Amino acid sequence: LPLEERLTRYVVEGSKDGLLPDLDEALQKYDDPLDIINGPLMTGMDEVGRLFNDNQLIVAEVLQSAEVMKASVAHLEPYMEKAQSETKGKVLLATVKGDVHDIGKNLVEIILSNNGYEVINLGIKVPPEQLIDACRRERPDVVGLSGLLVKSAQQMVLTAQDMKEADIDTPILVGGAALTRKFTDNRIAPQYDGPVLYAKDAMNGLDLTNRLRN
Ligand code: B1M
Repeated sequence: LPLEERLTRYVVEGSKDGLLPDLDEALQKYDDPLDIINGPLMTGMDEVGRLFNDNQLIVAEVLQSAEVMKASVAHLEPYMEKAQSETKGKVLLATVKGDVHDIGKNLVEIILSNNGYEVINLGIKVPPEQLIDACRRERPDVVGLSGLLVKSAQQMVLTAQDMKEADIDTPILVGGAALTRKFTDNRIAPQYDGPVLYAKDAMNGLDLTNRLRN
């Protein structure tokens, strides 16, 4: 099989046999390691999502695919471009209450911290109270919320409401598969006093965070 198809297959099959040498080969071929993640590995994850939706995979198998994705990101991370710059600001990151999906959020953490941001990653299933406490303690410049479930989009609305009630207006960056710009603008932003920005992927999240500083 060609390299790209092999990489996609590791994710779909949840198998790590031969993964690292193939990632090394991909590093020779691709200029930017992020293109390996966004390309063949994401193609695999999308296929996993489709198969899971069709009841052709069970949760335990999806978890193995997630392990392959995480191992790949960890292997590629040292090769990603790092900007040598002063600290640009502090970002608080969380997957919202009720949601355990964290691969996208952790990718956002890598991209932001490689580009000069101090990132405080609060982890998964983070309730609004915990975010509010962390905002008061850490005084971040941006709060990043991730969520992949349809109900997580709704949870972001509630989180924004709770943060507003706590008198917080720190800019919020939101992202995740179930979310759209339209939902962000029409449903989340009106519940909040500060800006609420939708990022379609981790790089877009970095661009938006950079723009907030200017
Ligand atoms: Co779940 N899962 N899952 N899952 N899972 C989805 C999301 C689903 C679409 C699959 C499907 O049915 N087709 C579906 C959601 C349905 C819905 O609500 N619409 C689903 C479901 C139903 C579930 C469970 C309910 C299954 C069950 O238990 N019956 C359960 C939920 C548990 C819970 O959260 N309470 C569940 C569990 C799991 C696993 C634990 C097995 C595993 C997660 C492991 C982990 O994360 N540690 C898992 C996985 C792996 C997936 C899929 C297959 C892949 C997600 C992923 O990691 N993608 C997913 C299907 C899919 O998305 N195709 C699916 C790769 C990652 C890099 O992309 O996170 O989208 P993503 O991040 C992107 C962008 O979205 C964006 O940037 C990234 C790219 O650069 N982004 C941000 C994300 N967050 C951002 C934040 C930002 C900026 C950009 O700023 C702050």
